[in-house]
Amino acid sequence: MTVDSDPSPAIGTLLLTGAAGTLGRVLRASLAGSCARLRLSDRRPLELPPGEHEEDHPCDLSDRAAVERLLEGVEAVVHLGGVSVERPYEEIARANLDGVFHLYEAARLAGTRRVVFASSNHVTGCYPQGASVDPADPPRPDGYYGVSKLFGEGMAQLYWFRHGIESVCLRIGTATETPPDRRGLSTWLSHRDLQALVRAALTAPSVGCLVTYGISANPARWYSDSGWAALGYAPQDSAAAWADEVGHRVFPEGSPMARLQGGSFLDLGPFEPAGRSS
Ligand code: NAI
Ligand code: 15L
Repeated sequence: MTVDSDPSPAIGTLLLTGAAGTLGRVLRASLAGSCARLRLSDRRPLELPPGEHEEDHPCDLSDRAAVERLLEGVEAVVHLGGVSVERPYEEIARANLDGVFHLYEAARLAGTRRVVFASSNHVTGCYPQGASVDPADPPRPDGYYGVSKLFGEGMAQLYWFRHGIESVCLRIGTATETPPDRRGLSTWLSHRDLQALVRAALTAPSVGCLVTYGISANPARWYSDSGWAALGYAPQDSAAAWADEVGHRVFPEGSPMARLQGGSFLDLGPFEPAGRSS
């Protein structure tokens, strides 16, 4: 993979949370050139040991004091860490509600300038497939996970309007190597476009608090491109190239998964505590 390297990066220490996860591994190499030092954090071990300009700083986001230490000296954050699928409420709450509160509060104490927050299309997962959705439209989360991302976007607003920390909230679609199914023809974000979008979210001037959808240039997309021009994001890839290959992969006709934008997440939950029958 080629990595564009800025000879004089504008960011001193950049923190990447969720660095051991799927997208953390995709972004790690591309972020190295955007900063003088890349601090990598996760609660599980990194796949590769830290390189010359990297630091490994393991941390559980549910531990407030540990997150305060994690943010010390950090100028900007790419916040990917947390539960990334629909799960029981208590699990989501620790990582995605407490975790995002700890992160923003520690950022305030550390004087961090900007947070790029990995939000999700599941904030609006209960809109019908085919409907056009814009970040200004009312949220329609499809589960506790979607609600937790909405909470993160709320924290981003609070810490911008009260404390001047800029945020770009990326409602990422389906960030996989190739689109997995027909839904993915609308929601796909290629890894190359993800890297470009995150770089743009880190470097665009004066973003304030911006919410935008993160997808490639998919002709079948449901989400508006609001915010892309402000960031200078111009996607290079399109899911259309996979239409013949995956267009037949659909959810059962008439099911909420086939009807609503959140797809398979509509088949998960609600979760009852173990032992309770209804
Ligand atoms: P992932 O599940 O592979 O990675 C998330 C990472 O967060 C994991 O390495 C996990 O160990 C870490 N983590 C979880 N709880 C933690 C805690 N309490 N403390 C510290 N670390 C914790 O997810 P993926 O696919 O890499 O996604 C990254 C982010 O992007 C997530 O926030 C996800 O919600 C968001 N996103 C991803 C999409 C995708 O298509 N992959 C689509 C929309 C949003
Ligand atoms: C997400 O928010 C999830 O983190 C990811 O695993 C995918 O399922 C994606 O959304 C999606 O909707 O395809």
